[in-house]
Amino acid sequence: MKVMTTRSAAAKRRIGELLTRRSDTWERVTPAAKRIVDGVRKGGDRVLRRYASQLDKLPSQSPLQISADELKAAWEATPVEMRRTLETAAKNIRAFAQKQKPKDWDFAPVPGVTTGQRVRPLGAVGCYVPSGRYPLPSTLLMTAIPAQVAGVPRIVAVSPKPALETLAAAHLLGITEFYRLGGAHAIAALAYGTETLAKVDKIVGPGNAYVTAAKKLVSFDCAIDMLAGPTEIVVTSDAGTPAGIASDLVAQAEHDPDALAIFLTTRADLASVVSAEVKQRVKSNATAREAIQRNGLIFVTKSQEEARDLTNALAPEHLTIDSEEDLAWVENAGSVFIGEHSAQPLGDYVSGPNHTLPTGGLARVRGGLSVMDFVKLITVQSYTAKGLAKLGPAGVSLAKAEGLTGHADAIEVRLKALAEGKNA
Ligand code: HSO
Ligand code: ZN
Repeated sequence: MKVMTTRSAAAKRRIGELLTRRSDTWERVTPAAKRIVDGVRKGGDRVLRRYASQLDKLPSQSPLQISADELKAAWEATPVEMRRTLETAAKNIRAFAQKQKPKDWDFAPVPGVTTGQRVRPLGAVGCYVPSGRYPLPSTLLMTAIPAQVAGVPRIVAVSPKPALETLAAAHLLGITEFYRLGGAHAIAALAYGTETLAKVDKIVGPGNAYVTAAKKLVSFDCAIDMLAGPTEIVVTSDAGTPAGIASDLVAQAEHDPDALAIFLTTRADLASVVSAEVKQRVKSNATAREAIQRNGLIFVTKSQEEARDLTNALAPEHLTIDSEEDLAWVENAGSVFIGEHSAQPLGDYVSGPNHTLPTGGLARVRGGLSVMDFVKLITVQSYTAKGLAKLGPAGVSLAKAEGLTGHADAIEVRLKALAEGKNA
């Protein structure tokens, strides 16, 4: 793993590239994804099945929808230890989502005026569960559980070649609508609906370049959570152990040859030991090795302050820091891991916070998937005569300033009635 001091010209250039990074893999496949999306939108099930057999290698006699019996059978075929593991993860993810759930409230800005919010779930969501390089049952838990906590009545799962554990997880969660579908065609089916699959209001979950391109294409017509690029990890540490730091870097790097793995430290000695440790650890891991070769970097900074500023500028998906106090300087990160014991993959699986996280600098403006992605906050307002008398004139003034006489009239007509003693 390459070690550079931030002073060097090479480091400055590399940092410049990192700060303007954007994943463009989805852009390259957009024309192909568009053909698929348009095909499914116009051709429905017929085209969907064609792509499922062509691209997902789905046998022609195999139904698209996985039956409740099959989900149950998968649960029963899953070793007891794995069932307990899924239950543990699900319990923690659910508890965390419950804490995040926004509440209904009312508030009187002035006497006689009540304003408030009501939290309502989305009607139907589609959870995309990737199973390309690796099948990811944990992603079903991470996407479907917050939707359940939000109270979404219809949750649809799709996955091209779902692993036994993914089907078992669906049974555990009580998900009854699961389709053996992946890629851009799955996204199109969710967004536009077909004869067998009714469309959803929002699609969530990570996927490959085709899935991401398709999400971008359908986002005119169907809400999406975010456009996810390759996974990212930054470790900003002077106190971590070489094994802890290196193993976390390698862990996220193994997701994708385009994954980003960066270690920032003021300690040149730690930098070189971590570099050697990573080299050792990627020997038996081809994807991680490739990712580390392409985008594995160690920067030795002049000061901790420089490391902190750079961390925030990078706005990484995953960030590891040394201590609770460090949290005070973190402004931009998807999910933060504190200290030696907090291995990053624990967050991928069992801690509870979501592992569907913003990449490519999106952490500057949003956090990970949460209950908030599955609800609407409906605002409410209610006036008494007293409230109308109090705020009405200000409303009329603003309406007149904007030249909107109809707006002014709708308020004035009520103020007038009030003055005349009607509706008081
Ligand atoms: N690290 C990935 C999520 C994941 N890891 C799923 C293992 N399974 C993105 O946060
Ligand atoms: Zn992971």
